[in-house]
Amino acid sequence: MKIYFAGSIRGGREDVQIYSEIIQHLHKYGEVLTEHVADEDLLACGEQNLSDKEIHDRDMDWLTQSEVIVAEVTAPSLGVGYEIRAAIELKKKVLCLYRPQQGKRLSAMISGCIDITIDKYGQLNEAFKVIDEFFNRLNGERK
Ligand code: 6K6
Repeated sequence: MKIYFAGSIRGGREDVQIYSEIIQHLHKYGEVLTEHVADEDLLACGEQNLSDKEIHDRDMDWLTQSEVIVAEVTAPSLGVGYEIRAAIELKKKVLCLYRPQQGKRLSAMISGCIDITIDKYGQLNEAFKVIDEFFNRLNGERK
C-alpha cells in the first residue's frame, strides 16, 4: 500500500523528530512516498533544486498514487491543509494525528470535516496505537 505522510515544512519544523517516528511506524503498513518530510536537513527556509511548481506537481502526483494520507496536524501548515482537502477530493482515506496543546486549537476546517478520521494523542505510543487501529480497520474493509 502506498501511504502519503503530510507534516509541516514551511509552517515550522519543530515536530520533525515526531514525523520521523511516525513514518518509521507507517512502514509496517506500506511504502511511505514522502519520507523527506522527516528529513532534519529539510529546513523551513528553503530547498535547493526544485521550484515550488515542481514540488507541488510531484507531491500531487504522489498523493494521487497513494491510498491513504496520514497527516500530523499539530503544527499548523497551509500545505498540509491543502493536501488534506486534495486527498478528500481524490476519495483517499485520511487520518489526522493531533497533539492537543494549551492555548492552541485545531482548525475547525479539519476538526469539523466528517471525511477525516482525527485522533488526539499525547505520547508517541498512543499515536502508534491509533495508526494500528486505523490500518487494521482499513484492511478489514478491503477483505
Ligand atoms: C522545503 C523547505 C522549504 O521549502 C521546501 C520545499 N520542499 C518540499 N518538499 C516536499 N514536499 C513539500 C515541500 N514543501 C511542502 N511540501 C508538502 O507540503 C509536504 O508534502 C508537506 O506535507 C506539506 C508542507 O507544507 P508547508 O506549507 O508546511 O510547507
